[in-house]
Amino acid sequence: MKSYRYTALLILFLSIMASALVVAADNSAVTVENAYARAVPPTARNSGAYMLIRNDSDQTRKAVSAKSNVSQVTELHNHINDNGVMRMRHVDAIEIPAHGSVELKPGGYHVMLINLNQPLKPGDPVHIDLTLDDGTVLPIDLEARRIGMGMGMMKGKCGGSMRCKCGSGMGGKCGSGMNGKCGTAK
Ligand SMILES: [Cu+2]
Repeated sequence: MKSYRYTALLILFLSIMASALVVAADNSAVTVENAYARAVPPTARNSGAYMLIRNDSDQTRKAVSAKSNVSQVTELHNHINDNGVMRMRHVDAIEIPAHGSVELKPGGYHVMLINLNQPLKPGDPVHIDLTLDDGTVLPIDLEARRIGMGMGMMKGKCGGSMRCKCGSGMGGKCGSGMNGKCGTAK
């Protein structure tokens, strides 16, 4: 008798869990993975956050705004190549294709963290709320990480738009590339 009641309770419990899971699946058609922020030197006022945003729904979604607990202003940005100089631009939205994904990464789309409340050290927790065009807010918890500046966009571009300081931080690889430009950045 006891085991019958136990089984009935278990079935009840499982069916509640199953319906909860279906609801969760509906609400999480857009998901975020591999999120991290850039750890920056104490003098830096800004940083960026990167992530993979996946859209398992049938409709194109857009990320339209972001908020964070570590910065006073948080914007969606992209990098463009302006005559060989990488510049950041504020964008109104980042499109996430249906059944596809978009990667926010150094040198491309990113969540710009402007006017940091305090320096972001490696391991510091960061919270970002990412709002989609349908009103969904995705809460994202991530960590600051040290990211080498020698990668991607920063290759050999010491003194470019990113306020890279030669040899100082971030891997110290800056300026090892092109035409002895090291030392021109202030
Ligand atoms: Cu930016």
